[in-house]
Amino acid sequence: MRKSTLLALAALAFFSASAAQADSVNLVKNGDFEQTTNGTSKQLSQNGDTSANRTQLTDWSTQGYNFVFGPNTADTTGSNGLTLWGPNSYNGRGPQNGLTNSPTGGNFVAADWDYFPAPITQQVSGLVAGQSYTLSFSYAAAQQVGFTGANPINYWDVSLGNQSQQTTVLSNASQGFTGWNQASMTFTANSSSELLSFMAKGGPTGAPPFMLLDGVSLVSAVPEPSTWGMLLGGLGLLGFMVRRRRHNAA
Ligand SMILES: [Ca+2]
Repeated sequence: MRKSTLLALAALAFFSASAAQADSVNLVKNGDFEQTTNGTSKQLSQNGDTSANRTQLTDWSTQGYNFVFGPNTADTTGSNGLTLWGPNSYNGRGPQNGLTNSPTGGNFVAADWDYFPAPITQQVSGLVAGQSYTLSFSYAAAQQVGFTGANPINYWDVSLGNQSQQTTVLSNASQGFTGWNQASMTFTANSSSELLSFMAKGGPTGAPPFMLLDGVSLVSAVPEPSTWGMLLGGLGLLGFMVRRRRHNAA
């Protein structure tokens, strides 16, 4: 067998493993917030309130002054009458602050860290104790229309079970929008089922802020057992061919 063929096989084994890892299952359900009941862009259920004027975010629980915005609605029709500063606020007379839909599109969540703040949570199952997981999501900071004042500190306090991590702190100008950022955190599971929690934090108070969130994904940080199988299978095939090549050469 030619060396080039062996190299091609090695590359195939490597990329098969990489592809399988990239395809790892997202253990967070409805991480893009596209599945809702009782309306798509209303205020989220507060304190378990399931009354007619509250939207339920499928697979998530919300308690605070939290909202879900449909695409292109944050600075237009808003959510339950609440809107964010953006180019379309006040019929196109809003600040040119660059407010956009999230990188993954569709609905996104907005949480106020100043007014009745409370987390957005989901019980995640299918974890393996002791295994590392990569949590990734898109986030930004914005401000409620009708209010002014800079918010120099805005971040998400994120926890999985009893472990907590914080995103990079975003500083938002009065009537501003920070642009979307990408977070990547590594957590180690302690049991097969743990609570994933996003709590908006910031300061100082008095300038109504919102933390935005979308595209939440939690995947295994190490290759799945099946991936190792593919990788080892590929290496075994290589070894067999190398041996056969030597045998033929002899
Ligand atoms: Ca989305």
